[in-house]
This record gives sequence, C-alpha cells and structure tokens, in this order.
Amino acid sequence: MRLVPWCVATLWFASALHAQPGQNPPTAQIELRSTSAGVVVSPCAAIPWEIAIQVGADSFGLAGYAANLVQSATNPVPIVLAPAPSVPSLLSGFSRPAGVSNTGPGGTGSGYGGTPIANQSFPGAIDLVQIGGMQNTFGSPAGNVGTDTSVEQQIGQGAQPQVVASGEFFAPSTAGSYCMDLQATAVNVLTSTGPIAGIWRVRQASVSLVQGSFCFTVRCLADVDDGSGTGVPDGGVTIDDLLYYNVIFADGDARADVDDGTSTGTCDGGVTIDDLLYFLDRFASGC
Ligand SMILES: [Ca+2]
Ligand SMILES: [Ca+2]
Repeated sequence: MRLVPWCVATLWFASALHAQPGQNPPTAQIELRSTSAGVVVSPCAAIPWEIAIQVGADSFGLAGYAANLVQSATNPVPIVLAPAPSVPSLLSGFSRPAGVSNTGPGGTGSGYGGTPIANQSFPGAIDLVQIGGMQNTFGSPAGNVGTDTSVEQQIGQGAQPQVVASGEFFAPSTAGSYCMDLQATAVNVLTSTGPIAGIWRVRQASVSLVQGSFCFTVRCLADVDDGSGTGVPDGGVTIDDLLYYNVIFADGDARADVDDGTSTGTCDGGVTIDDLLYFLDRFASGC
C-alpha cells in the first residue's frame, strides 16, 4: 500500500523550488531515543520512544521533517505501533490544520504522529510511516491546510536536540531482543526569506543519523524471582518463580498480568484466572 505522500511530496517540492546549486547543503542531525534502550524489561512493559532533531547553525531552523519508525524483521514477534498521541507545543505549526502533514487514519485529523502501515516483510507488524510535517513557508494557506503562515525560526537550534515526536508501545511477552529503527528520514530547513514577502526559502538538509535505532530485551515471562522473594529475575525458571507468582497473583499485583484470555501473552491490565493459566503453561514449558 502506498501512502499519499502529501507531506513528503511537499517537502521535495519545496526543496526543488528553493535549491541553491553550488552551495553545500545545510546540516541537521536526527536521532531515535528510548529510556528502555539496552534495558532488560518485563513482558508488557511500556517502551517509550522519541525522535529528536538538531539543526545546524547554517540555517534559520527546522522547516519540516519526515521519518518512519520501523521494527526489525529479526524481532521474535511482531509489535503493533500506535501513532505519537500528541504534537509538541513548539511543533504545533507543523501539524495540520496549522501546518502541512498527512491526514490521520481514516482521512481525518492530523497524521503528524505517523501513519500505521503493515510491515510487508513481517506479518502482523504495524510500523509508523511519515511521522512529522512542515511549516507553511509558502505565505498563504492551501484551503484548510497550512492555516498558520507565520513561520517560526530557530526550531531545533537550541542547546539540546528538539524532541519532535514521542510515543510508546508495550513490550511483547515473548522473550528475546527487539530493535526499532528510524528510516526514510528527511529534514528541510529555512535558509532565507524569499523575494516575495512572507515566503521562505527552504532547503533539504544533509542529515546525520546520529542514533538510528534502539534495542531492548524482554525477559522470560516465567522468570519472576531469584529465590529471594523480592521479584528479581535471575535468568532461570525454577520453583522459586512459581512460588513468587503465586504471591503476586493472589495479591492481584499488576506484574501478574500476563494474558488476556487468548493464550497469546497479551496483557489486558487485569489479573484473572486467565493469567494464572497462561503463567502455568509458560512455566511448564520453561519460559
Ligand atoms: Ca527465576
Ligand atoms: Ca490479564
């Protein structure tokens, strides 16, 4: 399925329109970050992610960007990613209707947070494509899109990279190493005001992907203790784990939520007999 590339097509159009041959392109850095990077997490743990951009001093700041958040095809099981739920306040002029971005799922609202698309090489996996949007640098709105024609300068040129999008997903309950990648990154920056009042020259930046992925490890679902009774996993599945689960299940502890009745290890936020049955099944199978 091809997405209608309103955002990106406009980015390319703006680049071509205002390209300045013979000059080195302005620079930008983009990175994908997560506080779960390199961490061993529990099944169903919330995994936060964010995209940050640093724009070089050789321009007047961020004009627009787009990036895909894609899960590695080597992940043990697929993950369904949901769009970033909100737009950072500083970037409000990049999301429709104020800015120019894809429409949201179903053709309404803003797709700034990314459009969920099935990963063709990983059945069941849903990635996010074309996260982002752009300011209206054309000086006039296009119907109900780009209604904010006041261009904000110096976005992305602070002391720290500017967080442009953030979201989270839940770790699968299948043990193993999982990675997320940032792909198809494009960044446009403001280079100068044009000869026509209100119109900015924009150019595609030379983008450095300083951190293009992060990985985390999901521990074995049935490994919940090390014999100390404190809920510290030790990498092995023994009777200690069953004894500890017995306690947290009886308490209705959120850590005992390991299934939703489908026997797929999908958490549902509640602790019922389904969780106990699924835990016992996984315990019996050694993980
Ligand atoms: Ca254990
Ligand atoms: Ca449950």
